[in-house]
Amino acid sequence: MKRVLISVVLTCLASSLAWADNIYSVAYEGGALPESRPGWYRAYDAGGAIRTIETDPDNPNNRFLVINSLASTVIFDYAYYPRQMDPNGPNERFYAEWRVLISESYGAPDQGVTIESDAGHSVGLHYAYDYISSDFDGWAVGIAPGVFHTYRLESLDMVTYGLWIDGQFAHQGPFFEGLLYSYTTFGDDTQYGFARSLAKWDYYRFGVAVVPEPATIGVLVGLCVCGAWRRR
Ligand SMILES: [Ca+2]
Ligand SMILES: [Ca+2]
Repeated sequence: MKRVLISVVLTCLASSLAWADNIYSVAYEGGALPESRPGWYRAYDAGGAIRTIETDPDNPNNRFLVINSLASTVIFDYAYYPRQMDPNGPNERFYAEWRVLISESYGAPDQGVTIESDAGHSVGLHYAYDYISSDFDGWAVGIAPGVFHTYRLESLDMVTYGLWIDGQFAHQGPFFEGLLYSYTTFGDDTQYGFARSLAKWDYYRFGVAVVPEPATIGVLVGLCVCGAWRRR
């Protein structure tokens, strides 16, 4: 009976978690140049980087966007996506997740991501060869160089955010006063600072998802347990 009860509770929980839904979601997966995908634009200078689409040697169905700006410190070349960004209700959460390999980077952190909220709050995270740093609060942490890492940023309010690296919580940081544009970017958006780099972007995804609060999950578990006992 105990096993049946656990099974019923797990089934209920699974169905409740299935409520987690996307208010919106955007996913760039590296299969073509970003600006060939709906909603994406390109910004570049000094002729732009050398950009190529490369097949994942470990998965023939997967592609990377390679951004090579090694030729000049004047180059920037990034993809941007303007839209309304923020979560807008209870249990809504903004997320951005990406997987990138920094193959080479010299000078100032060159490639990275930026997020500009609807209210003009801003996060910028940028990569040197062996560390990631935040543009505004002085935070930086080392990363194992020369290999892919996955990153996930989440925010309930676009005032503070959490950052996970390879599934491990890495940083809680603030959004800063930015420009009154809502958009997100990824790629090489740094000019000068002796910055040159070569990066492979596997994907860049972002959106707003509805996630049940822990309290809601607790109530659901309670209801499931009661229901299961009644069924005995
Ligand atoms: Ca650059
Ligand atoms: Ca990919």
